[in-house]
Formats: sequence, C-alpha cells, structure tokens
Amino acid sequence: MTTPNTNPQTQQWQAMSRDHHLAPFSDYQQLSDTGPRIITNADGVYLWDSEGNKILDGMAGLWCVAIGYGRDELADAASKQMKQLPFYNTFFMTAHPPVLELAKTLAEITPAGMNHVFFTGSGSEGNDTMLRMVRHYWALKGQPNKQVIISRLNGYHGSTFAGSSLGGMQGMHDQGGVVPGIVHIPQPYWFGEGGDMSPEQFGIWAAEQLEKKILEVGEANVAAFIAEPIQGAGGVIIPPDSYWPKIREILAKYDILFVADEVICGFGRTGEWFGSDYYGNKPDLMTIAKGLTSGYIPMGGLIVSDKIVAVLKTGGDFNHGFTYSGHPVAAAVALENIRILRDEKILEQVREQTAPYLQKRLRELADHPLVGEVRGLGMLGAIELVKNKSTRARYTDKGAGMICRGHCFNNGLIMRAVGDTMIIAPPLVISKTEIDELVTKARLCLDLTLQDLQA
Ligand code: PXG
Repeated sequence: MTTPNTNPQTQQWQAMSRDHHLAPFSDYQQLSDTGPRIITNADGVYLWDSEGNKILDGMAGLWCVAIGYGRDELADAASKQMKQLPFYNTFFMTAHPPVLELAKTLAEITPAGMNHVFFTGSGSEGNDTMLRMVRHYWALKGQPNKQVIISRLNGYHGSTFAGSSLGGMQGMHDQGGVVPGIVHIPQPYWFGEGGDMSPEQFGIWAAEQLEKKILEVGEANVAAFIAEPIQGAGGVIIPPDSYWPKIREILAKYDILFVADEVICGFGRTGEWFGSDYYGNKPDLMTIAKGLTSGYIPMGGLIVSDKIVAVLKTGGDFNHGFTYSGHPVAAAVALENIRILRDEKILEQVREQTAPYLQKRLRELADHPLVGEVRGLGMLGAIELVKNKSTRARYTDKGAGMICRGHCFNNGLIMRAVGDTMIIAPPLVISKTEIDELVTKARLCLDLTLQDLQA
C-alpha cells in the first residue's frame, strides 16, 4: 500500500524505527518490514511527511489537536513557563500558579457542581485515578462492598491496566489479563449489533442492559458506571436518541456513581464543552485529556463533583498521585489552549457553522455503493463500509477498512479504520473549504477501495 520512498533520510529514520522503536498498538514484524510513515511537520489541519506529501489530518492527531497545528501561542506559553518554573510537584502541601489557575478555569467550563480536578499525565491515568477514588469514596461512606465498575464492551478507557480493564477491547484483555471487579455490558451500536430492532428500540434495549447488570451484581456491590458520551476509538458510536434518557432514568433509581469519559468528547468536539453537556447527562466524575492541551503536551485529569470531594475530605490522605500531576508547563499550555478556544469562539463556530456543514457534506457519501451508513455529530463522523447496503453485510475477510485507510494515506487524507468503519475527528478549526477537500478525497478513496474489493 505504501508508495516507494524517494528521500534517503526517510530510509534512515525507518531503519532507526526497525532497530530501536516499539510503537503502540503495532505489529512489530510488519512495522519492521514496512517502516513507519515519518511525519515531520504540521500547520493548521495539515501534516507533511518526510517525502514532502501534504496530508489533511482528518483525525486531529489522535482526536486531540482541537485548535489545529502551528499555534505559536502554545509554544510561547510553554517556553515562558519552562524558563520561570519548569517543574515542581504538587505533592506534600505545595502548588504553583499555573496548576491553580487551570483548576479554577476548568471549574468555569465544567458542569455545575463539578469544581475540583485531580491532574494526571494522560487519559488512562485519569481513569486509573477514578477507579481508586470511587472505591475509596464508597469505603469512606461505610459501603466497602461497593467495588464493581460497570463498563461497556468496545468502550475505550486507556491502556494502563485499569484503563484497559475498564475498556471493553478483547484484544487488550487477552494480553496480560484484567483488574478484578470490572464487568461489561453491550454497547449502543445499532448499525453493527441492532439486528432487526429499530434504532430507538435498540437504544432502549442497550440501556436496559445497565439495569440488568446492576441487579445481577447487586446494587450494594456496584460502585459506578463508566461510559464515553460517544464511543470514539470503538468506531464513533453515536447512541440512538433513546439511549441516554433511558440510562439517566436507570441511574436515578440506583445509588451508584456515573463517570463520563470525556477524553474524546471533551473540549468542544460535539460543539459543547463536554459531551455530557450535549446530551444533558449529569456525571459525578469526568475523565479529561487530549483536547485539554490540544495534544501539544501530555496532560489529563479527573474532574470530581463537590459531592465526592466532601466525602474525600473525611478520609485523611488520598494515597495516589503522579510525578507529573499538574505539571506546570502542561498547565500553562492548557490554559492558553482554553483561552484560544474561548476567545476565538471556536465552539460557537463548530456548533453554528462548520459542524452542520461537515455533517451535511459527509452524508452525501451515503449514496456511494460501498457505504452502508454515514453518521456523525459535531466534529465526529463515521462511514460504514458494506457489501450489501440493505442487509448491512460486510466484505468478510477482505479488510475493506484497511484498504480504504491505505488509499487515504496515499491520497493525502488521514482517516482511521476501526474494522470496516472509517472514522474522522478533524481539528475543530477546519474550514468549510477544507471540509470540501476532506469529503472529495474520502469519495475518491471509497471509489479506489471498491475497485480493489471487486478486483
Ligand atoms: N478514554 C478515552 C475515551 C480515550 O479515547 C483514553 C481514555 C486514554 O487516554 P490516553 O491519554 O491515556 O491515551 C482514550 C485514548 C484510537 C486511539 O486508536 C484512541 C485513544 C488512544 C489511542 C488510540 O482511536 N484514546
């Protein structure tokens, strides 16, 4: 699938990869044989590789570069902070101005009643923190049996042991096992799993699986339910409209905590600050990362509601923390990123202008013979590749998604393949002209993929 290299430096870098680098979620033999594509620079919504190819980044890096590449303000904020105080920890009764200013700023944009944040270095660490905090919370409340977390199959909550156990990715569970006390329910993925039910019926059915699981485990043993408002890595799975209202109804009946994993949906991806705002959900905790710094520097966190903080205050030390919790440089970058999102009214622009346009243009691809469904919301989109539009049957064993991903790479567009679902999550600042380019390239790549599948 990859085109031959012409820049001799590309081969040198690929040799370094082969000889020394173990990349995430990669087949090491394949990576060694083929060599990675080397990305050398970026600006706006575009990337350039070492061969000089310009590529429209339809995935915002990895769902994170909200404000686009090349914003000097973030580099300047990092540089200034590095010169003033490059590191100090937030353990042992110390803090520094950037971490405090960021905590206050987050309280301004998070839902009402969520006024505290525990900082981490990543989304996975945020979910790890959540697991310990939630179990500790119930123990402090005199209910130490409330330990079990209910999560969803095909959800993604990170790659630490807690993160991958909370997630519902079998391939991860198979390598090294899982943390005990985490159980999974089906996902609200109508296109893939809805069968003969209507989307609305299926949404109710999928939500009812939560109640079924609470009753099976016993309310007295359940600590929390965790879910992404929209599953990202699972394939941009937008629940049927009936799903979240039914989940809210179930959560109101039982004394369990609700955790929204906002790592992808947070910071404007749906046109609201958080996916929970979009759906009107009321979480007790929210995991954040990615869009918090637009990916310019690693940072994550766990937003904690006042109700939980009040209980934590009764418990002495919370025995948890990372060297880089609240790192001053990351905090300074996050503050500048949020300032840009606010001052440039990027959420308003997404909500009122570019997301409606992206969704309209994307849906034009539904007429393509290879496309079984186009769905999307805000700056998220998914295109289902099928052999038969009416039965939703796939091209089994052909790897349609990977073929399409290869064509995209070679034609200047990054789209991710999750099985045979092509997904996009472009930078929030993508313009209408750039959206036109994205859709034109996507159609071309669908044509090329169909040719290959029929050959
Ligand atoms: N929760 C969600 C919802 C995520 O999408 C994490 C937690 C973990 O965050 P960190 O910062 O620890 O990676 C994520 C991360 C993909 C892909 O292939 C998605 C993620 C990470 C890597 C690959 O779509 N999401």
